[in-house]
Amino acid sequence: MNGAQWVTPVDAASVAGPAEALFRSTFGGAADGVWTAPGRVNLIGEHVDYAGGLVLPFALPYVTVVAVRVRGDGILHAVSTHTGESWRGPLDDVAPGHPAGWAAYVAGVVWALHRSGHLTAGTGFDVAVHSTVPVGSGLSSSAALECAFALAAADLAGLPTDDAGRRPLITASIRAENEIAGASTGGMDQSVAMLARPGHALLLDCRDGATRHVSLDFDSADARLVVIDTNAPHRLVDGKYGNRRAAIEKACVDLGVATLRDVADPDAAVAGLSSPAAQRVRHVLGEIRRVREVADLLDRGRIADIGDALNRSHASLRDDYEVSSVELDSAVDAALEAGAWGARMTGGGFGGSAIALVPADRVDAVVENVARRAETAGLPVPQFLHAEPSGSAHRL
Ligand code: GAF
Repeated sequence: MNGAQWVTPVDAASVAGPAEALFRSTFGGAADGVWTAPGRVNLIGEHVDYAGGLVLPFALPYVTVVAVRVRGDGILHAVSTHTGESWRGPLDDVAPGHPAGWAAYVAGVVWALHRSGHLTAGTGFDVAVHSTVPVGSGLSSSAALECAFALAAADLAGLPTDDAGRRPLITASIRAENEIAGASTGGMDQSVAMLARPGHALLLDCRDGATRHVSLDFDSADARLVVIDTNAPHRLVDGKYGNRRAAIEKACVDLGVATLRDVADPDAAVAGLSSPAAQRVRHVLGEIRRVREVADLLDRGRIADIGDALNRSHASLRDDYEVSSVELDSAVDAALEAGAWGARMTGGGFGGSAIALVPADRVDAVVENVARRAETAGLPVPQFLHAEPSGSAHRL
């Protein structure tokens, strides 16, 4: 494959190994169990989850794995193969901003589950983490960690973990991210990590939490969905993401609606706002329409026809919402030039990943063109991932 860098998913039989090995070498003895949750891409419906919109993400075959053992002294001791760093401290001390970094995603889940009454105070955990979701690539490695650990904590506490039982775990994972890690994200990522089904995208209504599994059979159209990780780091805690969310909340106040889903006349709403609020709202309202359009095409088995909506989504995110980047635009343009049916940035943006819907026989040409364009422009070397719609968090 002429030098293009593919990240191959780890098969289910060996994915637990590194977390189990780290657990034994750190804590001695075996974990009580091993749990996993997937990263995700969003097919369409970007920056609308916190606006009460519709989103259509699916789970990737790249996962975060946690090996966990309960301890009775209220201490959390968490280690990760990714950084080699560990965090150890009393769970009673967990508060907004503490701990900082990746440990917030684990400690924050316990904090939230204590507050919601799902875990009894004094419960502690030893946790070893390993992830095959690239970190900082906009593929939701943080939600995968929260959800893998939330499921572990629930299982070990004897709580139900069917779809209904997962709802409070989703809420706890979102609270961990919003309140302890300080990223004001919207909840799409945790929902798909907990509720995804193989072969399907999750149509999630973020206003009322309703879900529908939409069949996503790329083979039926001889298509592939290629994830392009631009290797330009994407961060959700540096203010730009929160700035967009705040702009939407302010626009709701100005328009007198609870969420942008409640806007009765989209054209009048946009016309009544000044710049840049008008462009931000135009993106959200248009994007929600595009999600309906794509879900409808998928329901009718017309996967190859969704490309145009993906392209319009990217243009709107680039021009109206202004969350794309040089690297993402380069990847999208190069994919289309080489024969993709559609391409767009996916996730929060400002770096991170794009997706391209590609006829199977054009995959090599697309990845080569994307890599070549990045090299010519002096951008970071991208890597490529396989986007097979996969399953949700589970015990291994
Ligand atoms: C990030 C956030 F975590 C999600 O909640 C969502 O807002 C997404 O960006 C943009 O659609 O992944």
